[in-house]
Amino acid sequence: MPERLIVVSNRLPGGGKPSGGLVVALHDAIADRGGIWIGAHPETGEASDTFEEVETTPYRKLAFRLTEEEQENYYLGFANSVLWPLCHRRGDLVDLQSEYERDYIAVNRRLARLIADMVEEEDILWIHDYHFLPLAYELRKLGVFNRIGFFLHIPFPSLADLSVLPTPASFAEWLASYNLLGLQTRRDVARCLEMYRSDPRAEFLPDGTVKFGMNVVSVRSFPIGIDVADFARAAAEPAPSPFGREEPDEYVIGVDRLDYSKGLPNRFHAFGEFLETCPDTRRPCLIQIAPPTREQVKAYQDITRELEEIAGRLNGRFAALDWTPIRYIHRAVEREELARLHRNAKACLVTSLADGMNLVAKEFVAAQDPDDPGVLILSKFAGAAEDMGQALLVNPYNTSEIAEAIETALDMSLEERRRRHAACLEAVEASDVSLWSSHFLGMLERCMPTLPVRRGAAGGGGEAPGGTGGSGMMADRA
Ligand code: GDG
Repeated sequence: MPERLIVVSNRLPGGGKPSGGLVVALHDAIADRGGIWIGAHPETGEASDTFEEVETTPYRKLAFRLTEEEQENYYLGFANSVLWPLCHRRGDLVDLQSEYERDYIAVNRRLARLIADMVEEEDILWIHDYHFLPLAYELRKLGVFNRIGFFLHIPFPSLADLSVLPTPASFAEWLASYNLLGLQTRRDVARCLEMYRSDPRAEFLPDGTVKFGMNVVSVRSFPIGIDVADFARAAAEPAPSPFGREEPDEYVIGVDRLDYSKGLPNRFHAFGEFLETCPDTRRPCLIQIAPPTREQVKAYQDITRELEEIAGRLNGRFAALDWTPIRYIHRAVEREELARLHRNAKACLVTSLADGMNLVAKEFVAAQDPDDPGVLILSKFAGAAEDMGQALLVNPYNTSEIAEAIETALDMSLEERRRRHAACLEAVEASDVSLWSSHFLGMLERCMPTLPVRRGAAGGGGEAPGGTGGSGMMADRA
């Protein structure tokens, strides 16, 4: 294959053998065809006109530095205090500061310049996630007409959510600069198309693609998955019990970055409701792994405090000298250990209020012993629910419903557990992460670039070639 693959993601993967489904899939895709992985340097510093070479084998990894101020405004600000809450239906947490959007655009513009300086005609680019929505728009302005794909890992916002943005119209214009826009679920695709349907600058072509000025974007769902075989292998690896003398009789597991979108307070409350109705002879535990994340953002400090309070209250109320019902671990656990914890759990709780996909749900299913599997309790608002109708689907806002689902899961017959697990496993295998990346890249390769490659036409500033400002748009639609 002559073309290189250039991947852009917020963080670069660490050195050494890659682990974790997404990283492995992208690593394999770049290693197979040759290419470059670009991401933000973990440390802030001086903004530079060149990339820093982080690694050269088996492919190049290039980092760009954020200044301290950009880290505040672009990363913690616009990306994580505007776009993240907005896409997770938490308009109440959106923090609108003009410098956030200014620096978000400035960082994407600088990154576009760095990429434009090194991109070759045949390269294809795959940009990941909400940190880089305007990147293709900025690249087009610099005369980069390569095929560019984008994958949004989080939910696509509704029209009402979008109206919270200072300039909602930019969203549609930025995304239209990609050739292929990949979303997690069919529901996300429907929301995106609704956005274009309501935008007078957009036109639907007979093949379902969206024409926006000179650009044509194809919007498709590519439900992301995990490396199923690898996770199953790790889960089945024999190892001494991690509990030592504290082995619980039976336990339900939860694994989430400590994020307000994951519905952790509701989950704890629901577990408390379940404990209320439990006979004294039953001593179930909730093992909750919740490593910290984005701790500089106030909303994350608040949720951490809230969760500690709830766990403390419930344990104070229900614990006995020889039983702690909620074991809340606020740090990361090794992946291998996590896989084994999943395998021995009677049930897994995924109670996200909004979630692009939720890989934990898929990891739990992959980790089970098919002869004696645990039960997945899954929020209907997680993308994973779209193809896993045989999980116990719950409304995460309804704590009584979650409490009932816990009881149902723990009492479920072996036959029903096997039947539900087999159906969920089939869905998990169908979205294996290697298939996910090859489907996305296959489709991106088939996309026609809107304009012929015109290297050297870099101008900087001005409107993107496919832009729709002014009367061009009307002429185009006439
Ligand atoms: C975003 C979207 C979408 C968690 N704690 C530990 C640990 N983890 C691992 C899990 C899982 C991953 O982190 C979390 O993935 P999720 O999909 O659940 O959630 P986000 O981090 O929010 O990811 C999401 C995803 O992107 C992919 O597109 O599904 O909707 O929000 O793999 O196992 N891993 C280890 N220790 C921990 O303590 N080793």
